[in-house]
Amino acid sequence: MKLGRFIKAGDGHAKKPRKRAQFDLRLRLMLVGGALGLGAVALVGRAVDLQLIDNAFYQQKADARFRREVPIPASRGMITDRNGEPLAISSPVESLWANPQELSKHPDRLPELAQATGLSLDELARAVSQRADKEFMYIPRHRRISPVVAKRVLDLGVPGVFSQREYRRFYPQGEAVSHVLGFTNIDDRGQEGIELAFDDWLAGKPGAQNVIRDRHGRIVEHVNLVRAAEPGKDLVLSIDRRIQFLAHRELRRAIEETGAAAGSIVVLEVATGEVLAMANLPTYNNNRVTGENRDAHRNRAVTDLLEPGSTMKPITVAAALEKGVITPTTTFNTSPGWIANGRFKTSDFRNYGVLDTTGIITKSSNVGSSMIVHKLDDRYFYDFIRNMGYGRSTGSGFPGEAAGLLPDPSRWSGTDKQVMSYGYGMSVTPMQIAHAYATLGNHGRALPPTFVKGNTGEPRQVLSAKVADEVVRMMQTVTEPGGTGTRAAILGYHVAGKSGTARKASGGGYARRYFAFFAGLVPVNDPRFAMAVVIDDPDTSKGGSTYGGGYVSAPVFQRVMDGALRLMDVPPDDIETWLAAQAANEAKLARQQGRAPAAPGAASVPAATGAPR
Ligand code: VPP
Repeated sequence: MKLGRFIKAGDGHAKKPRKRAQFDLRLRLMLVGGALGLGAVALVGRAVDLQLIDNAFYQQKADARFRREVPIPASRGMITDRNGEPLAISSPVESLWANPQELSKHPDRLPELAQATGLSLDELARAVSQRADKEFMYIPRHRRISPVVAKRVLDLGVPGVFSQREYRRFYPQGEAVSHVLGFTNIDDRGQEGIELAFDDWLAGKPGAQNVIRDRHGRIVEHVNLVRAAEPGKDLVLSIDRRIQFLAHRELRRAIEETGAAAGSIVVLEVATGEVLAMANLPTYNNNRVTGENRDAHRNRAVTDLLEPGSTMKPITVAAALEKGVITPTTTFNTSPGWIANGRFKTSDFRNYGVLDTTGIITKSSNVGSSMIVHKLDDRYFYDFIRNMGYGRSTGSGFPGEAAGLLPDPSRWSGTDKQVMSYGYGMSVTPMQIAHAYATLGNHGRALPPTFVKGNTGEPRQVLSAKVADEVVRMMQTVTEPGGTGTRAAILGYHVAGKSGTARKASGGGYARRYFAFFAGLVPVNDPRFAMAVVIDDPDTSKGGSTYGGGYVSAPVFQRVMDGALRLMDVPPDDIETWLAAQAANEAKLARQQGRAPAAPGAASVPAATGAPR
């Protein structure tokens, strides 16, 4: 439409169209201007938007390349013995790592990095190129290293190389306590032993934080803490480091002297079930765990199954006394030293003739045990043994603890009950033997063994206190003249114990190789400690009973128990022999010093002090 036509005409009509035209013109100008203005505003707005808000977005994108959420490792709780002696501690270490993308932009810096880390240039270059598409790699062989070494490398300022704080586990007692403690893996998680059993308690919770790194990969700011690390909790074990050391040392000495293949020792505190010591040989250093010699990692005291042999006899006697079918003075004619059961024969070391119940324990008569068990019905005997802890886990909570084998009576052959009465046809762990003896020593109350100080379980009265105390007194004859365990006698204390020499089952029969046992309780009057010692396969070349439990394991029992009684300030309960020994020592000393022996009253008996229990 030609605008000019209206304007030129000049008539009213034209006037209106002109006004209109102006109006329209103005309108359109405003519209266009407005549109342009809006556009401009939009553009400016977009620019602002880009500059500020999106910038944050692009910045964030940029940051994303440098922003990382890095974990903050939690320090692992310390493990101590019952007196607070450190057994497992975590010390801070550094782990060197690199951002390969960053590092590969500075190939000229690799030689000095290789030199500082002792890596060959091509090994380092290869490692970086293999991860060129990654943002993270550990510098080979530089995990959990000393902060000093890490600092020296970091100070080179090679772009893309950083260090991460971690914790390294350290076991100051090394091989003496390694089976109990176990160890942690490269990620500081428990793998075996107490480290595994209480991993959640010890591990704590790692934290996390966002960090921004500059172009050189150095942390320029800790943007924000996502969550703080929660340190692990400390754990106080029942173990007494001093008794543990003694147990480990004496077990090693016995194995070296007898050429044995292995051994275990368990010391329990009777009143609480706490494990004061648990040692095995062969052992290993849990500060340097290697893949080989897995055999040495086994905590045999809770994993190895063996026939308990004659250490079973006090349990058989207890069952019969509890049932009331015998008394301590009931007599048995064990002549001629063997007893037939079908084609099977149970034999004694020699013909002990007539023995009373106590004598069967004193002399360790297999025949006597067989005669006793025939007075019990199968199910009762089976239930009694199970109540003493055989055929089931002791509940100590130790990872991998074995329950042992106790065949149900429904599967017994004609001779099973007979041979079980003196410890064959069933299998137990050294821990179960110590636990059964602790139950006898605890006046018939069974307590689950525990590795945590103060964590005493609920006692279960599994046999009467009267019978339990009677059997403990019977076992005292074993360590007195005429008994099979006189080498376990301890000056100043009455010792209750039982020796055992069991041929090792092999290929359906029994080899001429042995387990040598000694298990017992001290002091007889209100026993404080129970202990089981097992020596596996002592050398028999010296013949005689030089490989018997009374000869090989009883001395270990004696030395460790003597030490434990002293360390825990247990007052002597056999004052007569204690004073006699003091007088004898004093007389000898006086003779050596050429003086008159001091009056006997002078030797004071150590009274119980408030020593740590
Ligand atoms: S008595 O007390 O330790 O010096 O009888 O392995 O008997 O029937 N040990 N040990 N028996 N088996 N089957 C003896 C002793 C002596 C006794 C004990 C204190 C004088 C000692 C044994 C043991 C034995 C045995 C036999 C040891 C094997 C399995 C049986 C021969 C040494 C038996 C079949 C030589 C089920 O421990």
